[in-house]
Amino acid sequence: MKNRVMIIGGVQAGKSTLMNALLGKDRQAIKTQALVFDDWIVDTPGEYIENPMYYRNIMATSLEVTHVIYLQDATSSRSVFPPQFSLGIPKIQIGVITKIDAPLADVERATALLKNVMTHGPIVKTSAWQKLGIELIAPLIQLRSDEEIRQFVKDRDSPYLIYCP
Ligand SMILES: Nc1nc2c(ncn2[C@@H]2O[C@H](COP(=O)(O)OP(=O)(O)O)[C@@H](O)[C@H]2O)c(=O)[nH]1
Ligand SMILES: [Mg+2]
Repeated sequence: MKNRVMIIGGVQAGKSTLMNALLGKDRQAIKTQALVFDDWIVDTPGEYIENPMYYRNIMATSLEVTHVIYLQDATSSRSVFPPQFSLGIPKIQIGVITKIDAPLADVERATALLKNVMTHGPIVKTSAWQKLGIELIAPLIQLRSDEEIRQFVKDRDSPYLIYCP
């Protein structure tokens, strides 16, 4: 299977904007009503994670990907994921925090929320608007083992990238 990532996160968390930034597309993110497959990314509607009725769709879609991005909005005080949600999806985990540029962003809080969702893995702190941290994501999707990812995080030594725990 070609390396491909599914992005999951709440409604309005910045999933589609992130996808466009990663693909270098200028288009404005429109409300995602269904799965959007584009090149190496699968964008999902926020409803998929906000309503447990749709978890089966997440599970089914995960079969098409090698990696999953667990996305947390830095301006939100809550997580849309159940604790340890990543345990149920046997794919490579990547945490992404969005909107770190926002005046109300709390990156520490977002990091703590993601640590409750992911068992382990990298967390990337990003702003699609200011193009911060974005360039770290595509190379991570090329890596297939935790060891390589851990080494990548170490080598980059970036303020926008950490490895948990
Ligand atoms: N401040 C800030 N706002 C963002 C950023 N990325 C997205 N947004 C805004 O967050 C809202 C939701 O974005 P969208 O990508 O549609 O979220 P989705 O529902 O998760 O796909 C929109 O108003 C975006 O303009 C960012 O990097 N910084
Ligand atoms: Mg969307």
